Amino acid sequence: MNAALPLRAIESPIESPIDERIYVTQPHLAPLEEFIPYLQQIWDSKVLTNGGPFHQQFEAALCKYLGVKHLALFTNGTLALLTALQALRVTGEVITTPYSFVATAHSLVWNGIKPVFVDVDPDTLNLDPAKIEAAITSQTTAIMPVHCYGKPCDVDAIQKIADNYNLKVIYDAAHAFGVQTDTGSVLEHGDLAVLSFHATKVFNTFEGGAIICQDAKTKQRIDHLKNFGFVDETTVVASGINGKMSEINAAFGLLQLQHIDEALARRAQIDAMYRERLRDIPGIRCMQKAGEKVANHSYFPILVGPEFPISRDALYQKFRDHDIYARRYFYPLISDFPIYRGLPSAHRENLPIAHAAAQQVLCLPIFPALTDGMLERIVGLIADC
Ligand code: T4K
Repeated sequence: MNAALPLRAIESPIESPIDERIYVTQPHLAPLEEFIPYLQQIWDSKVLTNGGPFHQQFEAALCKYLGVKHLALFTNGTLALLTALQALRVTGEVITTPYSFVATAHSLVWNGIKPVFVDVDPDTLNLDPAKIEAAITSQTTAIMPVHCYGKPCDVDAIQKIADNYNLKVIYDAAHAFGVQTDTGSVLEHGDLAVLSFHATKVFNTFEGGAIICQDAKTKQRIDHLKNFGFVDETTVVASGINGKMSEINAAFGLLQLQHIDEALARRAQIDAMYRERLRDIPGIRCMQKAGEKVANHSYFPILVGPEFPISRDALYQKFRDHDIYARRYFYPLISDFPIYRGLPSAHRENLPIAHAAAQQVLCLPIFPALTDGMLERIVGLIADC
């Protein structure tokens, strides 16, 4: 009998010596021995899930760390997005960006909502507020922008439009863990913001996610929705789902929080080194700050322009030939996948900036364990074109 295959193969380090291959990211993991006492507690208590003590502690610790008032943990970011839309009873059409991971638009479709794609700003690659109004129809009920690469959206302009047209705003903040603007956490903007704690994210709990909301009543509705709609043993108030984070993930998250600052500090160093080393290479553009007072350096996207001797795809291939797995996030655009291509808003002419970016962006490896030597190997290949 065939062994079960993984859902999607990742390039396994087992195929070649681990120190030769450099992936776009590598999870930052707290030392294993520090996790054992947490496991012991779970084994002793036999509480594995359903809002146990680690779940509660982790929610409180995250609120404190992130500087937000209310947060509900989830199994992953996608379930959190699905539930966020349910929590606000969003229907009809939602304006969103084509320049993101597919989960953003999928969460709309899974809720029977029609995504309406609007182009992005050329500097931030986030939803361009100047183009939102033209896409609003009588069916529009919400805007779902993405703080892409952890760069804050123009939250004030988006909120102004939402207020004028009585629309909800749900930020897909999967990349924005710990990001702050002048007014505090970027996660406090909009009606809801959704985080991902996936293995590939700045802060990971293996899999995980969260919804940040503004008041206790909304938090309660989200908590009901993520637990099948149960209020108590015999009362179900909504057709909820199972989105609960398990005790093992929550315990791990609590431990991970103790190590996040060192991880973020190393990311900041790597970001600065890349900028310094790439500064004078014609045709390579690094993205600039976009209103973040505290950045998380979750990705290091470069734009490979026409002045560069080889194309973005040729550079991507060159990296692969040298065992460096940079990624073309986000190519193809969501609007170019066959399931979305038929939507009127998915037409190329509607999304010229997003299309140009999808052809030019390459995300270079960035993770706390990336050494200076690895970085030299990466920039050396670029400089050598
Ligand atoms: N919204 C946005 C804007 C998002 O970016 C995402 C997720 C979501 C929503 C949904 O959140 P979640 O439901 O995932 O919580 C990855 C991630 O799977 C995905 O979570 C993420 N966005 C997306 C941007 O990237 P892939 O297909 O690139 O993953 P993969 O498996 O190719 O991993 C990339 C590299 O990371 C590998 O080459 C090696 C390294 N890696 C990966 C995994 C999974 C490890 O070292 N260990 C690991 O366990 O999608």
